[in-house]
Amino acid sequence: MALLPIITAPDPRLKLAAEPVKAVDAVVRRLMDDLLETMYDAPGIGLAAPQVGVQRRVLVVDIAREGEKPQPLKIANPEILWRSEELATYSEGCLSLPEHYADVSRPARIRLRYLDYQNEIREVEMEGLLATCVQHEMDHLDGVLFVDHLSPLKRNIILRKLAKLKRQKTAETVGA
Ligand code: GNR
Ligand code: NI
Repeated sequence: MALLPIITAPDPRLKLAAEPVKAVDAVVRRLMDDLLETMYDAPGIGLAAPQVGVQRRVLVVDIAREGEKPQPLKIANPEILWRSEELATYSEGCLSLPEHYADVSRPARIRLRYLDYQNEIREVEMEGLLATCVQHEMDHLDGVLFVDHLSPLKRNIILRKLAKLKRQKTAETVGA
């Protein structure tokens, strides 16, 4: 297992669409394990492969709270088979947009088909924070960030702050 560096915005790699995996083989299982370790370390409740620079349709989630029994889900090639008309709103954060949060509304329930860690096809219904988190991670697979669901004004405030922060960090390491 390994901790992987998490890419933060602005970065063109966060805007790419990821490719499906052919199968969940040893390489993809390793990726799932590394994503989960990196997510727990961050800490976060979800992480998608493009956030660590891997353009594959792979993600992990675990919404169990500290002290609760872990409930890791390792997901490849997810497809939403059904989404509720009813929406749910959560204050979302993203490890690629550190320290920024905003309310996002998404379908409250989804039916998901995916390949699991054993390369078996699974279909499950999800609701609540889990449904929101999986949709947030699936957005990453299509190069979409939660700020893309906000008004351009709110989105640009957050993205400009992150760009400025990155410029300052680069200047520091260059010794300017
Ligand atoms: O850690 C995370 N918390 C979170 C909170 C509400 C909705 C979505 C998320 S996902 C986020 C981790 C992350 O950036 N995943 O891509
Ligand atoms: Ni995210």
